[in-house]
Amino acid sequence: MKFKLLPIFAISTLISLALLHADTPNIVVIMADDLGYGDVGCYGAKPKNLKTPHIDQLAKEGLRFTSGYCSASTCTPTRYSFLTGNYAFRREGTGIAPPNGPSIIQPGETTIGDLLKKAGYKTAVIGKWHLGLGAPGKGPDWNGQLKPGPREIGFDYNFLLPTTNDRVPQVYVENDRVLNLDPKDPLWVGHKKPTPEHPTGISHRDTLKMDWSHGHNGTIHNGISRIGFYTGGHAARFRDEDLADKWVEKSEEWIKENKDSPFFLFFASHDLHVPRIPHERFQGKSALSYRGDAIVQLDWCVGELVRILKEQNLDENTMVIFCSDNGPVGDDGYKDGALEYMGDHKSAGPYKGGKYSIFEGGTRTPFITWWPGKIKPGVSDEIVCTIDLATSLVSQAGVSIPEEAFVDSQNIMSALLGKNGAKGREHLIQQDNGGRGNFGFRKGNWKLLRHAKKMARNVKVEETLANTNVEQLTLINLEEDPRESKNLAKSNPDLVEKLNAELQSILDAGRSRQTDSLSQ
Ligand code: NG6
Ligand code: CA
Repeated sequence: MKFKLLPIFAISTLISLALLHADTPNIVVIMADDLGYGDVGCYGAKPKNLKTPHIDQLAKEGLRFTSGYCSASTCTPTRYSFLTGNYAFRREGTGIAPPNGPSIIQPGETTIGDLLKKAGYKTAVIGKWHLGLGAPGKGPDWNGQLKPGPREIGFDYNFLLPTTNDRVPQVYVENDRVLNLDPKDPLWVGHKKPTPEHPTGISHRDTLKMDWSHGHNGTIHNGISRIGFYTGGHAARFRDEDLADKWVEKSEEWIKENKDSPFFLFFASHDLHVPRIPHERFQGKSALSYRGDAIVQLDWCVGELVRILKEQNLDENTMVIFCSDNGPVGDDGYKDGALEYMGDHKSAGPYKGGKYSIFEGGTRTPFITWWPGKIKPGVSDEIVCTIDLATSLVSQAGVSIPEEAFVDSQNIMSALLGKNGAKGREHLIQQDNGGRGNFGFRKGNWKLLRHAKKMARNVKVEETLANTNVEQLTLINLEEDPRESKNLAKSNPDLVEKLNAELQSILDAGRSRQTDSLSQ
């Protein structure tokens, strides 16, 4: 017996030694959906338009970044990069995932969850997933086990909206099963109408409680037509109005169950993605119609998470990171009043463009770190990005990162903690959805925009989604021209060439993380 116990003892001693200098606070990453730079009070939203007291309080007690980014201007690539630490443009198939898409991250690819688990963390993702489920070439088996899924790539527990709230099916997934699925009423999901008489947003448009403006005319659920088609699974279907409550309820349960070990919770809110259908108690709570009301609901969620941490006496040992998956959009496919009620609200703050674009508004988003007692409250102008959370948080936990993993994720932990003189990123590549042609390359206060075609999408968030003509190469001085309106390319050809060459070399090199980042 003794002989068998010894190695275990030795291993655990080694692990404790390795983790001796590690800091393993609980980590809660709250990722909003389609939240723009100017959408919350502490980033300039006016109280007459909407109030976000809880997010503002988080910023007041924590560190508010003015150059906080997500890595892409749509959801799937940002989430892929957050979990893997790799720029999404390096990998095919990381664009907006369809309803029946397989798991984009397959077992074996190192994720932030995998490595935090090595440091003894319990890990969970609660909320929007949108990174596919199931094997390549197969996709999700909605009536069976949805594997591989989050549990195979680093999360002990998951409670999910599998794709987006506007993509079928409107069901919860808990671990690897559709919750409350009645086997007698199997779920079918497809991209074609299952029968000619299947009711859709086209055939039954006059019955809808929220009309669509583009796309979103497939199967109707809860009076709203969606992207794609499905039948069955009636007992499993959710009400859009209840999603936020559900994420909070499940988070509270999970935090209480796991509070005795360090935990990592990825709280992936669906707010304010379309269809924006906040709970009845939030409807009308902003002057901006449902788009603003959904932000108020998101703000409530943030308040609830902080309440839970405080009630469990976990606040002083928990680092919260608040961020978004891409910039704002007004009309994203439903007639929900977002444009009509925008008034003087600037959802991208002082920036140009939004979701789908490589202008600042597409990826520069609210970014707040909070850790009472550890992070000195303030404002930071350092460049930080959601892609860096993988290397930063894993390094803090004392776990070494394999060279081939997290290839673009920098250790900017000191900047996230607001340490004196700490630097964020030197440069950042901003991508849109596809990531194979349009890139923003920010270096210091210079930015090069490279559009593959002379077209950019969603340049004016306050108007209907449209393409706008642009120059293929644009050079911007962000300090003098945060709105990206003056192209300095013609007068600075050498700088354009230099930045373009540097961007190209990062694209070609296949990685941008220095392997000594652990020693920073
Ligand atoms: C687009 C949808 C949009 C939204 C987006 C993904 C249409 C016309 N537009 O294709 O509504 O779902 O995909 O958003 O269908 S994201 O935030 O998840 O990336
Ligand atoms: Ca999004």
